Amino acid sequence: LPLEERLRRRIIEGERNGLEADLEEALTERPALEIVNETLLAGMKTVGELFGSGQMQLPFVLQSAEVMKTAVAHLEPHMEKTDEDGKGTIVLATVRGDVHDIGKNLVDIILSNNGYNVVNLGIKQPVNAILEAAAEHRADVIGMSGLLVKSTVIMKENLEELNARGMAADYPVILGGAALTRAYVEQDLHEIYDGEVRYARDAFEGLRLMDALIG
Ligand code: B1M
Repeated sequence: LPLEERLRRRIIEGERNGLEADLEEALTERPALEIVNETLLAGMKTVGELFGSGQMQLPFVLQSAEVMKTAVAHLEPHMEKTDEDGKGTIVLATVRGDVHDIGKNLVDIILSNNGYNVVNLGIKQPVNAILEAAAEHRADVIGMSGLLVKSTVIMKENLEELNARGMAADYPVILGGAALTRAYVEQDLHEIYDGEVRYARDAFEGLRLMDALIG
């Protein structure tokens, strides 16, 4: 199989053996981020489709996620970094009840590599923990990730909590994750939130938004 197809299949099949060697070979041909975006994410997309249509069981999805994480960790040192530093702070979390963190962690990598200070709280974060961390770290922005449909509701509740505490004006919010739509965030949530709320389709849009909001 051609290298790219081999890598994609490693993600789909959750096959770790030989992963590093393939990644090293890919690095001689393409930049690390391109490998993530064009090859590895395509593999995860297929995993989602297979799982969604009942052709793949959850333990195998987990294995694919582990291979994905290993691959990203291997590629991370090869990613471009700017010399800029201290451009601002974002508190980043996967919302309450949601364990999906591959996308959030990619956002962390992209923002960190581009001069932002990222306080990554992890998964299943209740709103209290997010707001406390934002205050403690004097965050410029709050970033919330979630992939489940129910997470989109929780994000709305979290924004309402920021409103209720009078914190909305202080914290622009960036939301991302596969279950969201631009319209839901930029129309529905925009209407209820007393501060700025923006949608990031991917990690790069997250970076552009950070630059626009506080750059
Ligand atoms: Co889950 N899962 N999962 N899963 N899983 C989805 C999300 C699902 C769509 C699969 C499907 O049915 N086709 C479905 C959700 C359905 C729904 O809600 N309507 C689903 C389900 C149902 C579940 C469980 C409920 C299954 C079960 O237990 N029966 C369970 C939920 C557990 C829970 O959260 N409480 C579950 C569990 C898991 C695993 C643990 C096995 C594993 C996660 C491992 C991990 O993350 N550590 C997993 C995986 C891997 C997936 C799929 C297959 C892949 C997700 C992924 O990592 N994609 C997923 C299918 C899909 O998304 N279509 C699926 C790659 C990642 C890079 O993309 O996170 O979207 P993503 O991030 C993107 C953008 O969205 C954006 O940038 C990234 C790219 O640059 N982005 C941001 C994300 N966050 C951002 C934040 C930002 C900015 C941009 O700023 C703040």
